Amino acid sequence: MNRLLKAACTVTGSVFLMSLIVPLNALLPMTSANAQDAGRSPIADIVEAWRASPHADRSSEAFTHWNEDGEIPGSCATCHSSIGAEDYLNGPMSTPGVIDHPVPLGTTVGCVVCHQNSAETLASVPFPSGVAVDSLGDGAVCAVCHQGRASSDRVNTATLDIEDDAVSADLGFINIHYAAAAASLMGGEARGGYQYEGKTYKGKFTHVPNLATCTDCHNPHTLEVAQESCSSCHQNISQFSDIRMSPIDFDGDGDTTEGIANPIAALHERLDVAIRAYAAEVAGTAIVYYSGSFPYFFTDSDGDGSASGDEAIYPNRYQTWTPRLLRAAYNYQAIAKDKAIYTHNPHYALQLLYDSLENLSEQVDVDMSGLVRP
Ligand code: HEC
Ligand code: HEC
Ligand code: HEC
Ligand code: HEC
Ligand code: HEC
Ligand SMILES: [Ca+2]
Ligand SMILES: [Ca+2]
Ligand SMILES: [Ca+2]
Repeated sequence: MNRLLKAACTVTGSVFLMSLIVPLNALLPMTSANAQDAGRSPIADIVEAWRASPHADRSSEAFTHWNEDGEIPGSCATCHSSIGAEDYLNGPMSTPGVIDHPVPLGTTVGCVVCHQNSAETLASVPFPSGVAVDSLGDGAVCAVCHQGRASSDRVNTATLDIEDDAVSADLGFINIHYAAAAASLMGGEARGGYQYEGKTYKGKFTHVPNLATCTDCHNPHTLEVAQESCSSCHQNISQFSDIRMSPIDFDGDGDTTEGIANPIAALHERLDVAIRAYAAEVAGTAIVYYSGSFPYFFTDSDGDGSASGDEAIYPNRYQTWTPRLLRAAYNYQAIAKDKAIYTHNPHYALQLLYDSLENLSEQVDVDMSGLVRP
């Protein structure tokens, strides 16, 4: 840690622990050697960048969800508060993402989360599969929270000893959770997606040496990715999702120049169709997905293929799960909830989608025409 940062953290760390009682900016000029001559210190710029970022958005659902409960439970606090993250990082990390006590409301992802010693020296991060990953560099702390909450292993445990196509009341939807970018990035190594038996999966998306970890691509404070850092190699892109290197036509439409995000979206759409066909024809109850409502898969009572307001409610959650349906639905959600999986690990995403489609095609008509597995 550089000297500047050390000074900043001594101050900001304690401020954040006291839940921002003192406005941070008032303290900052004192912490920076060149504050007087530059007018603005580098740290003031960092604070401003962080403040405008989602990590500091106090009004976000991610930090206010528990307001009515009065505290954040230990199963959520690691990733949804500075205090919980600190306790986790300084504890045994024996259950991935979980601490054994609730924490107070009111913090976000503050400076202290990433700049305490246990975060800066964090070498190995346990994932929900139980696998510990040690190749994340400066991005290790990011992976603590962006690792999701489930894995292949949990789906396998839940479906153990149940026939692939048997409806079981013991099954419920298993949710990877939001923005599990680190699980995507690590691919088959972390087993964040549902990996079918007998298949091999792409591991970490190693990309190029200087752009291989979270903070190589993301500014750790704004959280943004600068498109200029891509355009030297990926020319003529107007958005990240235009990036294309793979020469194979994965979605079989004859176009190999479309951004790699395009075939991922195309297979994802086909998976939605296949899941609905299987649910109706094999599980015996129509299903519908709605991304904005927990637990995401509902009974499509009127069978029209879309989720109306009175369908997308918890009491109407889908309850006719078979192991085969659960595996495919798990992967559907894993792709849906990492909006940038096309850059975090595009080929892993395509493999998960392809295998889910192929597996459903053992029972119902699935359009596999032209599809190529990476
Ligand atoms: C391993 C880390 C982790 C754990 C544990 C965790 N979450 Fe999250 N959660 C996240 C991340 C990361 C996001 C932010 C996604 C994004 O970028 O918007 C999120 C987002 C959310 C959101 C906001 C979704 C939205 O609509 O914007 C809710 C609500 C939420 N989590 C609830 C929970 C609950 C309830 C628990 C405990 C039962 C929990 N989370 C545990 C990592 C976690
Ligand atoms: C989500 C994690 C995270 C949060 C939150 C965070 N930082 Fe950082 N910060 C980093 C990482 C990663 C680096 C890069 C470390 C490196 O390159 O050695 C960094 C670098 C820095 C640096 C050194 C900058 C440089 O150019 O050398 C300073 C100073 C700093 N952070 C201050 C802060 C302050 C103040 C806050 C709160 C307002 C904050 N950080 C919040 C992760 C974070
Ligand atoms: C303590 C948990 C935690 C850590 C550590 C953490 N994040 Fe986050 N991150 C979150 C939560 C929670 C959100 C959602 C915030 C919101 O909704 O405002 C989020 C949001 C984001 C977003 C915006 C996502 C969106 O939907 O637009 C990005 C990008 C991001 N984080 C990247 C990173 C990177 C890169 C690091 C490491 C430098 C990191 N995060 C470290 C919990 C964390
Ligand atoms: C090769 C560069 C690259 C790497 C490495 C990378 N990201 Fe990203 N990430 C991106 C791009 C590009 C976007 C899309 C940004 C946009 O649309 O503005 C993105 C989007 C995100 C988002 C928001 C989308 C979502 O909902 O998932 C989060 C959160 C995120 N990244 C976290 C991470 C974390 C954590 C890591 C490390 C485990 C990581 N990223 C590694 C390039 C990268
Ligand atoms: C130094 C050159 C270079 C830079 C800079 C670069 N990339 Fe790449 N990128 C590559 C190469 C080479 C591949 C092919 C890697 C492979 O297939 O393993 C690739 C592949 C990709 C892919 C997968 C494309 C496909 O069709 O499979 C994505 C997405 C991507 N890069 C995103 C980014 C983003 C986002 C940035 C900027 C943050 C970036 N790249 C910067 C060289 C670069
Ligand atoms: Ca194509
Ligand atoms: Ca296409
Ligand atoms: Ca309907």
